[in-house]
Amino acid sequence: MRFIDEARVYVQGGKGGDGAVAFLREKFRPFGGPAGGDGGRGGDVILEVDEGLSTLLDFKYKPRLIARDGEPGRGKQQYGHDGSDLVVRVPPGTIAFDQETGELLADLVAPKARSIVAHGGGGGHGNMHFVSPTRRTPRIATAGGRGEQRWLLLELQLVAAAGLVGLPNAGKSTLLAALTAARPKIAPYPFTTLTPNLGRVKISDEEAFTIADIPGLIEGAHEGHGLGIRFLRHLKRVRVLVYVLALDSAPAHDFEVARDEIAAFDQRMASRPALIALNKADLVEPGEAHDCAQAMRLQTGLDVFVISAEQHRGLAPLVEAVAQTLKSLHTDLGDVAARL
Ligand SMILES: Nc1nc2c(ncn2[C@@H]2O[C@H](COP(=O)(O)OP(=O)(O)OP(=O)(O)O)[C@@H](O)[C@H]2O)c(=O)[nH]1
Ligand SMILES: [Mg+2]
Repeated sequence: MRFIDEARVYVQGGKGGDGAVAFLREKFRPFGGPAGGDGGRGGDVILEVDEGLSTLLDFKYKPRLIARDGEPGRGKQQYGHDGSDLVVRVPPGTIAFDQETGELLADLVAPKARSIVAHGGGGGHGNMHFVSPTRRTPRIATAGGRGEQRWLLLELQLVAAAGLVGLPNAGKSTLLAALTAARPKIAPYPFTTLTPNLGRVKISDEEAFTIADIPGLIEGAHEGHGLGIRFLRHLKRVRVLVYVLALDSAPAHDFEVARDEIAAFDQRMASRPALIALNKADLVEPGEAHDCAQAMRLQTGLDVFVISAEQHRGLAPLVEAVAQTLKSLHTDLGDVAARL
C-alpha cells in the first residue's frame, strides 16, 4: 500500500431543507391555518478515527465529501427529515486544517474520536411560525441555510511513544523487527525504508508502547537531501527518541548528524528525552563497543545501550529504559496501549 500522509479534500455540509408554506384545509375548517413545517437540518461532515487505518490514501480517490441535504418541510406541520451526516474514517493521528485560513479544525488521536469539519445548514422555518394576530395567513417561509464548505488540508502524524532515528543502514528497521511483530523491509543498503513503520513493543499483559521507524536521515536532510525531513513530522508526537547508530560506522559523528538535522527541523524535538542504541555490536570487539559507549555517554549525557538488533542481543535493557523514560514522563503505558 502506498503511504500517503497528506491530502487535500473538499468538504461540504448538507443544505438545510426549506420551510414550507401550506395551509390546513379540512372540511369543517376551511381556513385551518398555516401549517407549513420546518425544513430538516443539513448533514454534517464528520471525521472519525478508525484504528484500522494508517494512511490517508483513501482521500486520493475520494477528494469531495458532501453530506446530505435536509428535506423541505411539508404541510400539516410536518418537519422535513434531517440530512444524514457523512462520517469519514481517518487514521489515528490525523490533523485537519482549513486550507485557506490555516485554522486547526481537528486533531484526532483516540479511537472513535470525532470532529465536525463542515456543519450542515439549518432548516428553514415553515409558515406555521409566522402567524401573529395581525397576520393570520402568512405566505412566508424561510429557506434552509447553506452547509459550510471548505477545502481541508489533512496531515497524518503517526502516533508513537518512541521513535527510532538515525542514519540510513544503521539497523533501525532491524531493531523494530526485533522488538515488535512488524516486518519492515530490511536490506544492506541505505534508504531501504521509504515510509515510516510502526510496531508495538509489549512489556506485559497490560503494558505496551508503540514505536516508529522512520526513514534514515543524512547530512543536509533539512535542505531536502536524501529522503529529506518530510518524515520527521511523524516524530512530533513521539515522547522519546532512540538514536540508532552503527558501531562499525562512526557513531559519534552519526549521532551529531542525526541530531542536527532533527534540530534544524524542530529545535524542541531535538531536546526531547533520548537514548542511544549502539547497534551491530557483533561486528566489533566487545572492548571497542564498551569504550565507544563510555565516550558517547560523556559526549552526550544520554544513556547508551550496546545492542545487536540482528542477533537480539542487549535489547531488554534498552526496552526497559524506554519504558522507564515514558513512565517518568507520566505516559501511562496502559493508556498508550489502549489508544494505539
Ligand atoms: N551484523 C549486523 N548487521 C545488522 C544489525 N542490524 C542491522 N543489520 C544489517 O544492517 C543492514 C541495514 O539494516 P536496516 O534495518 O535495513 O537499516 P535501517 O536503519 O532501517 O536503514 P534505512 O531504512 O535505509 O534507513 C541490513 O543488512 C541489516 O541486516 C546488527 O545488529 N548486526
Ligand atoms: Mg529501514
